[in-house]
Amino acid sequence: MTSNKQLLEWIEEMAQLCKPDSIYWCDGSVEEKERLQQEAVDKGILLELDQEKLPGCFYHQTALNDVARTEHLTFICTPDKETAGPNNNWMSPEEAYKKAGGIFDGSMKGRTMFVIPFSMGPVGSPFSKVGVQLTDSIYVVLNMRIMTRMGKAVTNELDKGVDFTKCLHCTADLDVDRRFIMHFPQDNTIWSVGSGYGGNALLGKKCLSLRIASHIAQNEGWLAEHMLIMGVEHPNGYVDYIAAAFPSACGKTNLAMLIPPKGLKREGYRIWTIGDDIAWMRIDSDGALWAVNPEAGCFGVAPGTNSKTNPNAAAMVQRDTIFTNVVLKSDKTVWWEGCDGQVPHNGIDWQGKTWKHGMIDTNGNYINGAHPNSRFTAPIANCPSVSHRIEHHNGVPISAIIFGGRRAHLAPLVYESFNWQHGVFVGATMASEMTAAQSGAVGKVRRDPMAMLPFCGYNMADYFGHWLKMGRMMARTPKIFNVNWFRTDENNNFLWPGYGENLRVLEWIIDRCNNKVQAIETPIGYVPASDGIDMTGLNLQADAMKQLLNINPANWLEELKDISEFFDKFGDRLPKELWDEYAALEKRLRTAM
Ligand code: OXD
Ligand code: MN
Repeated sequence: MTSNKQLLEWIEEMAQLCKPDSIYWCDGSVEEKERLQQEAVDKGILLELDQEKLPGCFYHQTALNDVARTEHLTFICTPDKETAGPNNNWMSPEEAYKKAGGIFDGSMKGRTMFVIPFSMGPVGSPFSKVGVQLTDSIYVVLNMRIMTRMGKAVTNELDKGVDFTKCLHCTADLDVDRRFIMHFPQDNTIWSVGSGYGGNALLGKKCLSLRIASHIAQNEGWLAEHMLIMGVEHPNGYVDYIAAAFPSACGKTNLAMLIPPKGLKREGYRIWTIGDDIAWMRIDSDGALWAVNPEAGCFGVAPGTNSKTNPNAAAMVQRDTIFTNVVLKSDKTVWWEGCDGQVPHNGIDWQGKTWKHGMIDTNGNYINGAHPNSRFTAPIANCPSVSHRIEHHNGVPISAIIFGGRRAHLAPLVYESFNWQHGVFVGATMASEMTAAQSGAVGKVRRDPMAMLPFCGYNMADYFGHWLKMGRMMARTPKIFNVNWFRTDENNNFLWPGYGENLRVLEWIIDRCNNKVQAIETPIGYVPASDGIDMTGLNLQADAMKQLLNINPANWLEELKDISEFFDKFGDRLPKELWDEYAALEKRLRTAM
C-alpha cells in the first residue's frame, strides 16, 4: 500500500466503479511472479511450456477478435477537437468518461483488481515517469512486470508524492463493440476497456510512453518517440548512439539487436541494444540530445524471428518469455512462421485449432499457424547485446536520427537530410506500407510521420512545430537520415539483403556524422557515392546498388501530391517551415527533370 493520498482516493473511486471482489497491490517480487504464474496456469490463462527447454516461459492465446491494436477504437479526449488534431480520433472527455464508464461499471465483479505501480524509465531518473495501472488481468500484470520497472521501488516513489499517470484497464467481456482506448492528457489519465492485447492493454507502452508522454513532452520541452535506440561500437571502442523510427512491424527489433556481418572492411564493430520501440529524448546541459528507453522489455513480433534474422532476439526468448498467439507444439515448445528448427507437422494454432503445416484454405492460401502479429514478451536484460547503459539515468547521447518505412519503389536505400529543418520535413513526410500490427489493409501505403501517426497524443501540426523548436533549442543537432530496406526490383524481389547487412548503411551514416565520408547531393538529400557503402563480401545482383540509390524525380513529384493532400488536412496550423521545405523540394525536383 502507499501513503500517497491522491493515489488511495483514486483507487477507491475506481474500485467503486468497477466493483472488484478484491484489490491486490503488486510488489514486483519473484515470489509474487511465481504465485501469479501458477494462478494463471490454474485458470487456463497461461500454459506452462517445457521448463527444461524454455525455462520461465509461458504460452497465451488471446480472444480471436483481440490480436492487434485497434486504432479506430483509440481516442484522444481533449476539451477541444483541434488539440487532438486530424491525426487522432477525438471524443470529448465528458462523453468518453460516460461511454467507457458505462462499460467499466461493475466490470470487475467476481474478479480481482490488481494495482500495478510502475516506472517508465529507470526509477528516479529525471527522464522517468510513474504510472499506476489497475487491471483485472493476470496476463497484463505478468507482461507489465517484464515491460516496465514495477513494484515496491515505484511505490516508494509514490510515497514521496510524485505525480503519476492514472491507468485504468479492464478486459470486461472482450467485446469489440464495447472496446475503447481513451486518453485524457489534461487529467494524465488513460482508460482502456474490452481488450487484453498488448498495445491496447499494457498501458505503460503506447498509451503512456507515446500518447500521453508526447503531450507531456510538448509542455516540458522533450521528445517522446516511436524509436529504437542502439549503440554502434567502432573498432576503436568509441560508441555512437542512433535513434531510429520505423512503423510497427518494420524491423526495429531486428535493427536494434543487429549482429555485424562478416567481411566488412573495418572489422570489430559491436552493437549494443538500448531499446527496440520507444525513445524519450531530452536536451542535456551540453546542448546535445540524450535518450533513454522507458521500457524494460521487448514486446516483439514473433513471425520471421530466427537465429539468422535476429540471433539476439532468438536467444533472448529462450527464457522468462510470454509467447502470445504462436503455434503450441505437442512437446510444449512453440513455433511460428520463420522460426528456427524443423517445421512441426502439427500443433495448436493461434486460433486454438489443431493445425497441420501446409493446410490451405478454400482459396488455396497457406493457413498460418501463428498469427502474423503474434508476439513474445521478454526482458531486454536477457538480450545478449543489451547495453549496461539501459540503466543510466541520463541516457545516451544521440549522433543520428533515422526515419524509415516500407517503400517498394520510391525511397532510396539511404539519404541524409540537408539540415534539421529539412530532416523534420523528411520525418513528417514518411509513408509506409501497412503491416499486421494494426487492424487494417495490410500493404496499403499510408502516411506515417515519424512512425507516430497512431501514437502522437496531440495535433501533429503542433508536433511538427515542437520538433522544429527542439532543433532551435539544441546547441548540436543530430543529423537526420532516411532509410528504406524494402525496395524491390521489377520482379518484386528485395534488392537489399537487410538484417545484419544493414550495418553497412549505418557505417555510412555514422561516417557522415563524423565527417569522414563524402556524399552526393540530390534533390531529396545526400546519398552515398557509388563506392560509399562498403560492399565487400556481399554478392548483390549487378547494378543493384544503382537501383537502390536511384531517385526518380517524376515519381517524387507524384509523391508530392499525396504529401500536399496530407499537409492540407492540418490547415493553417501546419508550420510554414514545412511548406517552405515542400516548395524547395519541388523546385529541386523540377530542375532535375
Ligand atoms: C508495437 C506496435 O507493438 O508498434 O510496438 O504495434
Ligand atoms: Mn511499436
